[in-house]
Amino acid sequence: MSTSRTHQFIEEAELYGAHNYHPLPVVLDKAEGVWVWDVDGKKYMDCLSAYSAVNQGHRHPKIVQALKDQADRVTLTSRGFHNDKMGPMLKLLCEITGYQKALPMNTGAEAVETALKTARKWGQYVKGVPEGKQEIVVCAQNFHGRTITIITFSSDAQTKDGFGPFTPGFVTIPYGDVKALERAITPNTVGFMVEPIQGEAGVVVPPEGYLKACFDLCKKNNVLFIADEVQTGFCRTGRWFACDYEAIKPDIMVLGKALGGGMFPVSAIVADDAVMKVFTPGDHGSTFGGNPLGAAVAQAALEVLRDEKLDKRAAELGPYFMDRLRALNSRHIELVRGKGLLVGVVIKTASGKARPLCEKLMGHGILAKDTHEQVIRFAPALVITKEEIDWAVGVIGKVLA
Ligand code: IF1
Repeated sequence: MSTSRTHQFIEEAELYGAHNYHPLPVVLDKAEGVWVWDVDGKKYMDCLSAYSAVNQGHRHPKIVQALKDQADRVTLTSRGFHNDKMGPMLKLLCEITGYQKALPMNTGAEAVETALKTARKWGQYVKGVPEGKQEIVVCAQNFHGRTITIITFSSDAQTKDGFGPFTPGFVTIPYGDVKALERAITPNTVGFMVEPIQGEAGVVVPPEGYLKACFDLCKKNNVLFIADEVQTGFCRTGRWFACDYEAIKPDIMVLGKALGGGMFPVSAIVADDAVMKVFTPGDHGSTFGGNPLGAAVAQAALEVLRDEKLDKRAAELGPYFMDRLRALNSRHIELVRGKGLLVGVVIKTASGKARPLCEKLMGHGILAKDTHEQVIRFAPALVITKEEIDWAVGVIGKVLA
């Protein structure tokens, strides 16, 4: 920590970078698996995993190889031409998710925007909602990204402050409240978008049966059920997708983060033909979406998740991790919640905020990030071992003693 080298890098970033972040004061220059190293060679366990974008572990050799091989052939063609990598990747993505079609983009926010556009167009042309009257229902405390339309329906004042005017057509209801959804649906409702677990809100797990009940309500009212699995997807919660726990198949799934194996931004929406057919050439797209470099990386990223059965690992190690954290019986811990290896430790208000504890954890070799003041999120790469979890629990126990 705080060596002159570290300081130099931080000062440079502060001097030349816009101040839209407040990172922990650590400068990383190397990573492997669940571990990262700072510029002075100090080793840390990465319990953020780039907000679940590195579920496969840092620099997974298979994904690195795919990236290198593809970099030596062709990296970008634009969608003005075909490439030989996008089709196979989308096929695998459709096989894994069980959908007929996928639409590739780059970032999570772009995929969310794509889902919103899909729902609006489907609403107008399939459901028959009058043009410009489409309504989409979302949940309070959501996090879906940073575009102007997406922050329109954020509940966080800072996220929106100064960025208006906003986009009409969104209705916010409390998370976890099926009755509120029932009341919010009108003949003009085209979609309901929800995170199966609210990550940024502090790893908030909804009541059991909530997603299924909302899904059934959407079916009854001809409303598209849109699951934002950007953070919960790709094995993080102990299933391939968090919606699998309630055996529902959303009309649209929004995917990102780990689809790029922690190496390249790759996002997508998946849906069946009945929904995806609303797109015709020229409707939507992006310069980089479906690029061969990203597609090759995503192909390998998916294969690693599948071949290493990382859903099973998260399902087994997540509850183990949470049990051990609870068994610490720390007087600072209000509760431990989560699913699979998406874990939130809620710190008692009497013990102060989560941020200083994250700084203390950093001093002891664990990198974790606070969210919503009182919650520390622990989401290590899914390749973590039981022994590594034991080590982490030992350190967390020491810091929270
Ligand atoms: C930041 C949180 C995580 C997401 C869901 C879409 C997106 C995200 C469910 C947009 C992105 C990020 C972005 C990152 C912080 C982060 C985050 F703390 F805000 F909540 F992961 F936990 N849907 N989440 O979680 O994806 O456009 O960023 O690729 O600093 O904004 P993106």
